[in-house]
Amino acid sequence: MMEIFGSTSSRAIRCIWTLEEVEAPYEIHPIDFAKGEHRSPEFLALNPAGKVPAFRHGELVLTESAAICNYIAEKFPEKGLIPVSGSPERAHFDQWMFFAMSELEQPLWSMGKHRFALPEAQRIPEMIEVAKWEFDRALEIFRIGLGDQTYILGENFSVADILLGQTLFWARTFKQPVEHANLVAYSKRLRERPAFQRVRALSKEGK
Ligand SMILES: N[C@@H](CCC(=O)N[C@@H](CS)C(=O)NCC(=O)O)C(=O)O
Repeated sequence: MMEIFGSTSSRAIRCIWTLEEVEAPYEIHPIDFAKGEHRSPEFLALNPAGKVPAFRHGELVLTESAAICNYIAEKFPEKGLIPVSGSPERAHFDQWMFFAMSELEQPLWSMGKHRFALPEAQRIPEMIEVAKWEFDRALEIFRIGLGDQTYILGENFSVADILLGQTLFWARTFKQPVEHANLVAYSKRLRERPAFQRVRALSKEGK
């Protein structure tokens, strides 16, 4: 059984969404930051960084949301969530996965860090405006890359859409405007997926 540590209110949602897309049996272990569960000895044994998501499958323990999503997708090749290694599609897939993590997410997370996540003494309010500017630039590259395609790789939905899409949803919770018509339509398309609807239901249950 695959086990995911972290809830839908964190980056663990990417892995939970991937698990719902492949329709695998899995178990969620929510980690309550307010209770300090991410700092418990049991959790630190899984992820010494004290961050979620963490993932366990038998003897394998993984951290980093993108790596976990890829592992799950590779286990279910028939679901087509990750292109075959060595193909041009895989090269584009990797490009967008790295873009999601290093270009699109990074400024959003900078906003979060300088608003509430860093210890107060480490926060630099000016960084928020810099991060907004960086996010808008990344969004523009995303807009061009998506163009009028259904998904980032064309007609086939992949884990790259989970990472990119979830980061767009995150922008909305940070009240960061996403107004490009193709990105708005893409977000709507992703939200309507049955697997994502199931994730929303879990979220309403507090998982
Ligand atoms: N790059 C990591 C980031 C993980 C991360 O920062 N997770 C946040 C929650 S979404 C966390 O656990 N923060 C707790 C902390 O930093 O102490 C990933 O994508 O998995």
